[in-house]
Formats: sequence, structure tokens, C-alpha cells
Amino acid sequence: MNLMPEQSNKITVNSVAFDLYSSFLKGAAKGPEKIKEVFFNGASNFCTESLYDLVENEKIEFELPLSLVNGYQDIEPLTYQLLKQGKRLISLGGDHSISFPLIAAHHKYHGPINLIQFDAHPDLYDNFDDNPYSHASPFARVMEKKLVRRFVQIGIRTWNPHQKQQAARFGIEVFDMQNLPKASDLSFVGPTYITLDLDALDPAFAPGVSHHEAGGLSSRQILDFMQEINADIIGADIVELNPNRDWHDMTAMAAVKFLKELAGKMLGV
Ligand SMILES: [Mn+2]
Repeated sequence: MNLMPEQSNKITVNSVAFDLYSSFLKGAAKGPEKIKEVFFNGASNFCTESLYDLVENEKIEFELPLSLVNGYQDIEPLTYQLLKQGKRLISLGGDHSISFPLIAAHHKYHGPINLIQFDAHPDLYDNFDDNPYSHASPFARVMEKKLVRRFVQIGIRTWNPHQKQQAARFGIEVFDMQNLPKASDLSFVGPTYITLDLDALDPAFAPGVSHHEAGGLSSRQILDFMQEINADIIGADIVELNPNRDWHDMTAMAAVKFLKELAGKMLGV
């Protein structure tokens, strides 16, 4: 008999302040604290665009940052503990390396899931800078472990031959920037996880990331996808905010906007 507690009726924000597997610049470990600060700084209200007030209705709570005393290897078990308590998580990074253990924890709890990735980069390197757990490699690990049954990538614009081969080998559905789908055409059966790398946005909208890649998505395009995709979203992460590179917190504010809309989507409000 499964004694799992009932799922919480609120969203728990899980902070994963880890950037040791960034290949180019450090700084993403400061992301979760910055997003929380900006969420509460009074610059914006707490409503989704559907007019649901997440704070007034007590539907969002901020968990203490994961205590990563042993580093990266702690992310999966600590996240799984939160899931076992019935919490529904939106995790804040941190660099993109954290998504592999986060997805592994969700897989352990929910079984095979669908995965939607918004990103400039496919993050499919078999090995990068001698680190198979690099932030350039998490989805190679996810696919090798067969953690997801359907994987859709949106906004990619940094292919090279190796990663193109990896995408074909793993059977990934890719919608790169030259080939974006209509949000309302995307439909998923079963539990679905969203991973959002803020560098999916064009640098014009999100200067506060480590890897500026021109030719990206607008904030509005990502919001439209979040609102219109037909899927049961059971968890999400927002990664790669690098406050050292931000301009008047505008990328942090974009992260807050996505956090609110993702929470609304997961709550069905
Ligand atoms: Mn990226």
C-alpha cells in the first residue's frame, strides 16, 4: 500500500543555489535568493495574468534553500524528500546541471514523465570540460537513464554536429528558433515537467544570464507557451539567472513573472 501523503494544494519554491558545474561563468548560485528578493520587493503584485493572487490565497511558499553539504549529489535525495512530503515544486537555480537530479527525483516520485525544455542550448554534450554532469550535459544524462518518455525542446539555436547526433540518438522532438510550434498545438498526455533556462530568452529581454545568445524568444512568447500548452505540469525549474550580469534586476523580474505563471498553470487557476 502506498502511504504517500496527499499532494499539497500550494506550490513550494525550492532553492538550489548551485553553480559549480557552470562551464563559462559562475554566479547562478545567487539566482534563487535574488528571485525571492525581487518577488517580494513590491515592484509587482502577486497575481497571475488570470487574476489569481498567489500570496493572498496562500498558494505559494518558499522553502529554505537545499542544504548541499555534499554538493551536487545531495540535490536528488533532498528534492525527493520534499516530493514525498506531498509538496509540488518549482525549483530555482542554480545552473542547468541541477535539472538532471531534479528530474530524477520527480521520476522517482511520478514514474516516467514528459519533459519540456526552453533553452538556447540543447545541453546534450556527452561530456563537457571533463565533467559529464556539466550544465552543458544534463539532458544527455536524463535520456540515458530513460527518465522521460517524451522530450520536447523549444528555442534552441546553438547546434553543433555532436549535439545534433545526440538529439537524433535520443529521439528528441526539437523546435529550434527557425521552427517554433504554435503553443496551442502542443499537447501532452501524463505528468509533465518544464525546465526553463532563462537564456531561451533573447539577451534583449534577459541580460542576466551567463551565455548571451542572440536571436531568442521574447518574454511574451514563453508566457504564451506556458499558458497555452495542454499538459498536466507536475513540476518545473527556472535556471541560469546570473545576478552578476543583470541590469536593474530585469532578468530576475522576468524569472518572477515566469514563476507566477508556472505556479498558476500547476494550480489550474
Ligand atoms: Mn542555456
